[in-house]
Amino acid sequence: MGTDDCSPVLKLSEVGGAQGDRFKALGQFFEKKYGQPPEFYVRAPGRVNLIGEHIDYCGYSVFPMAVQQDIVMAVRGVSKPTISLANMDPSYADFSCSTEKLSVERPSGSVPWSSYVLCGVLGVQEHCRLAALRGLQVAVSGSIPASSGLSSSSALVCAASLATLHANQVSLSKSEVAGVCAHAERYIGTEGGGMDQAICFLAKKGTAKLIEFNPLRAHDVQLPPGAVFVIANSLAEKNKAASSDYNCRVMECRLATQLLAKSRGLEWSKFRRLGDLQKELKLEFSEMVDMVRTVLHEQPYSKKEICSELGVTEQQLDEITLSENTRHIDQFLPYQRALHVFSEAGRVFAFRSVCESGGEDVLSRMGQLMNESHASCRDQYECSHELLDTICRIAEGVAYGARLTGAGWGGCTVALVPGDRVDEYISKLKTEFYARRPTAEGLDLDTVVFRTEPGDGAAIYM
Ligand code: ADP
Ligand code: NG1
Ligand code: MG
Repeated sequence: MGTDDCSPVLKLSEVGGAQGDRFKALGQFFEKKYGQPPEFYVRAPGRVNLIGEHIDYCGYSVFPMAVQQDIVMAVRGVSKPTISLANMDPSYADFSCSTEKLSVERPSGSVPWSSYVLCGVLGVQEHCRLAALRGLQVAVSGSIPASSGLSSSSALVCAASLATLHANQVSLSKSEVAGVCAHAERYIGTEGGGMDQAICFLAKKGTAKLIEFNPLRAHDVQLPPGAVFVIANSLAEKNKAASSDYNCRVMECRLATQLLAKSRGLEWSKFRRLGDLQKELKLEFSEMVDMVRTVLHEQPYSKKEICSELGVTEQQLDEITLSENTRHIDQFLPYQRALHVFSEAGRVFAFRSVCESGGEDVLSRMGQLMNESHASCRDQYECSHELLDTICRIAEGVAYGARLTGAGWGGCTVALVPGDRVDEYISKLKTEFYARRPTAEGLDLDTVVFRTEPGDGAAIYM
């Protein structure tokens, strides 16, 4: 088995401490549910994106690392052609379906958790052309706060894909299975870019990763000594599949791409991502920004105006460009969204160079880039939330910088904090933020605001 194999098999007996207890409890839960012990376990981590938000689906590189929080699945392959799911969290109901003609249910407004699991199963089945899928009994234990920007959804999809691969005795490379999962999670309806699934498989303990797309590549980036990242959850949840907000941003970037391509006399319908257009035009970020400022206007575009600029009917635009859940939208801001994307894509490379440059002010320069990223997400991309802005403001006096992480509209922030001020930052948030939030009452605050270190990627345990 090569080092790039997506399913390293690790020893269950070496999982110790609280994590070991969790595996044991999950095994017992499984046995009680299905009457026999699991054959193997799968662990898939969540992630925190340090910088590079809402640019993966435009083809630009991002800068995430895996967190300790994860999805763990206890699994047994069975001959009966049924997939059975149970969850240790009773708010996620049991589910079962036949392995024949799998389909991902996504009723509008609320997507069941089983659909994320089925994305992973179906993705593997289609990619590996498995005509007859083995049945699966699965029990899940999750410690990633859901709908909070730490990628619980992709951890579930990735864990399910690994479980399916292992139970059916197939193996893929890490990059390949990451691509399969990125594609498969789109069955949920969100048109994500692949960052979450990539880091879930490619993460390595002790290092953050610069992830490049097309082709997928991950570069280790050593974080400078003294860099401590602290995650703080705003406790405002945002399920990305339950609204059109996420896809609306993807479409606004696609529309910006097509309007800019048209202005250059290109066959605009062939371009869907700002990154592809930039490659075609061979321009620098600053030149792309100039083009946005001269070609697009700041005022919102109506769908009618976009159609007339592109020379198509609304029905044609729906078919060529828009996703199902964004066809009803009549106001798009391609100017602001494109400006965010080009500046944010530039900040990712700046962040990496600063990280690697050494020097005394490395941490404050990284913090500055994180602050700029947050401001751009808030003002140009409009994907922040007042509680995220509040946390970032509280961070100002203590942290080098802070920003929202993940898709936003709620969820978590990540702050770069001086090593000797981590306790001060956490207790400041406890008194100035959480003590005033009714949603924090009764919660164990150590699971809501905590320091984090780059963790390992997905693995199988036996
Ligand atoms: P994020 O990826 O930022 O956490 P998403 O909105 O993309 O948020 O995905 C959240 C969804 O993932 C939840 O609504 C739920 O369906 C699923 N999910 C997350 N954690 C678990 C878990 N422990 N068990 C079952 N489903 C989960
Ligand atoms: P979260 O918040 O984890 O659901 C989403 C996308 C990423 C990326 C970020 C924003 C999926 C599965 N994940 O993350 O691809 O676009 O938002 O940077 O769609
Ligand atoms: Mg998600």
